[in-house]
Amino acid sequence: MADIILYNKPECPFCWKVRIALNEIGLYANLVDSNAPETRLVWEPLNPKKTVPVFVHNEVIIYESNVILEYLSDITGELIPSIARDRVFPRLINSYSDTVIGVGLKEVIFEKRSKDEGSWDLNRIQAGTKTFWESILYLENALGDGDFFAEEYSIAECALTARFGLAEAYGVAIPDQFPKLRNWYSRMKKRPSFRATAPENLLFERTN
Ligand SMILES: N[C@@H](CCC(=O)N[C@@H](CS)C(=O)NCC(=O)O)C(=O)O
Repeated sequence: MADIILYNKPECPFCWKVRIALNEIGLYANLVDSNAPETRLVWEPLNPKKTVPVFVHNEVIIYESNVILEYLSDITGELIPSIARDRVFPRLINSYSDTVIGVGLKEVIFEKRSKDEGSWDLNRIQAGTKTFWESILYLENALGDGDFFAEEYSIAECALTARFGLAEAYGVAIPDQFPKLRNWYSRMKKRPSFRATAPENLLFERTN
């Protein structure tokens, strides 16, 4: 298979989601730091939205993380179930991860990342954490008794693992009242794809 290039940055949840997907399906990609000025000159003209990730595979250029996941699934047959009815739920969870889960988390991460601890706005962090916790109740219920959100590992896991990884790294735990989700996240962290794709500067607790 021809080389894949992924313009990305380590802590971007959309980029991490794609890195996890690539690792899970065993496809190698040349990861390029999107922040470097010389690489910006290459990827920005490819993306009218000027966001990362940007994915290049031969003549195929994709600048939306979900379209990248769909493409990876199309060329490998993995990550999204084959039956139409079964494809709905992982796609919904993936969308929920992008549009709802990230909202509160973003407040916490942006606040902590932009300032020294002494000058953090604790109200912003508390409000963001509360919003995040409210948003994960749906996931606790959606998980049911299975190991994964769908029948098998899917794009739902790729998307949410990146979000929960960032939450943990920025000090937002999954409360005890969400035991299924806690167990699910602990299982996701044990997968090789987690360590292989996690941003190097972030620290994670071991899960044994
Ligand atoms: N809908 C896009 C969202 C991508 C996105 O918002 N990426 C952020 C980084 S997390 C970005 O590139 N922001 C502009 C920038 O950092 O210059 C996707 O799923 O790929």
